[in-house]
Amino acid sequence: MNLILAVVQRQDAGALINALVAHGYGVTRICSQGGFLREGNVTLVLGVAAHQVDAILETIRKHCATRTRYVSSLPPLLETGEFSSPTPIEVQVGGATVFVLRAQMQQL
Ligand code: 2BA
Repeated sequence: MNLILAVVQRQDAGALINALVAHGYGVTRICSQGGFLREGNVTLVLGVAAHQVDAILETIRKHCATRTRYVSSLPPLLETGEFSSPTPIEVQVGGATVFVLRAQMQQL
């Protein structure tokens, strides 16, 4: 059994969940927030058999786009001085950040 944790952008989550459910996978959606941009994103939790992992990664790849975001200032903890950066900073986000872990699943 494997546990997949996939951090995806909110814009991609609905279609991705639809595709995963249509393929018969159990999926849990958790509303989360990125530590750097402090924007809402979505973390999907899936418990799947080892032989299903590659197909799921492919489905995630297909539905998650890379996007460019511009941040006008760095998050407070990363600011070195007293003023914000004057020019927007370009940040690439996504497609998806995926963790695959060995796991045991028990339904009690
Ligand atoms: P955020 O933490 O809000 O990060 C959004 C994007 O900002 C990241 O995209 C990356 O391009 C950039 N970024 C993050 N930390 C940075 C830093 N210290 N300096 C410069 N740029 C930085 P992604 O890498 O695609 O990550 C998208 C989201 O996935 C992240 O949102 C976070 O929620 C999650 N994530 C990424 N790597 C992770 C990790 N190693 N562990 C846990 N969650 C992670």
